[in-house]
Amino acid sequence: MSRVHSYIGLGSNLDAPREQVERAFDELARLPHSRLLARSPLYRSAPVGPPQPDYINAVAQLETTLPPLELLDELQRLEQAHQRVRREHWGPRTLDLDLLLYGEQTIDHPRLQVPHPEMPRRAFVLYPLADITPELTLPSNTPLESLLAQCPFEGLERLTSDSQHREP
Ligand code: A4P
Ligand code: MG
Repeated sequence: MSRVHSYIGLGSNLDAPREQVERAFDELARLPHSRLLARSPLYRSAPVGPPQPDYINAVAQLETTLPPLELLDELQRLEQAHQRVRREHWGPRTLDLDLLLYGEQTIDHPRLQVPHPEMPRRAFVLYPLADITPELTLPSNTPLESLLAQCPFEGLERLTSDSQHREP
């Protein structure tokens, strides 16, 4: 079975968001047939969508042999374990796990679109991704660097490891 590098976006804005994200990193590290290669720093970010609390966002790099839909199943299982209640689209949540990239693949399936369609416009995804792999190129052959150049660091605050231990 082939090993791929996949990237997962983590987001939380309810019920102690930093702890939700830290816990999710630990849970990703325990996924079957997978190895957590990197955790980005945590960012505080202004909400995109309806008015709601600020988010804590981060990105994980995972090496996995799970096929993409099985990886999505695992991510949704973790979201459920964080007692996520799906209410409104783009609304507040205790944990959101988005599969951003799966190797070089482009996937268009009713349950799964990869690369995640919103990622080119989202500073809270692009900047933590660049912390892990600044040299990354997307399946469309677009360098991450050129997406960053078009996406201002607006509404983002990088949290130091020191401030990660304080509550928002
Ligand atoms: N799905 C399709 N493609 C994917 C993928 N690449 N990764 C499907 C994960 N899931 C994918 O997701 C709905 C369905 O999308 C899933 O069942 C899966 O089969 P959802 O999380 O239940 O629904 P949602 O909340 O309506 O939408 P979505 O797309 O998850 O919202 P986003 O894009 O994740 O946005 N502002 C800040 N600052 N930070 C944030 O993290 N997040 C959101 C949510 C809004 N605003 C934010 C943030
Ligand atoms: Mg989502």
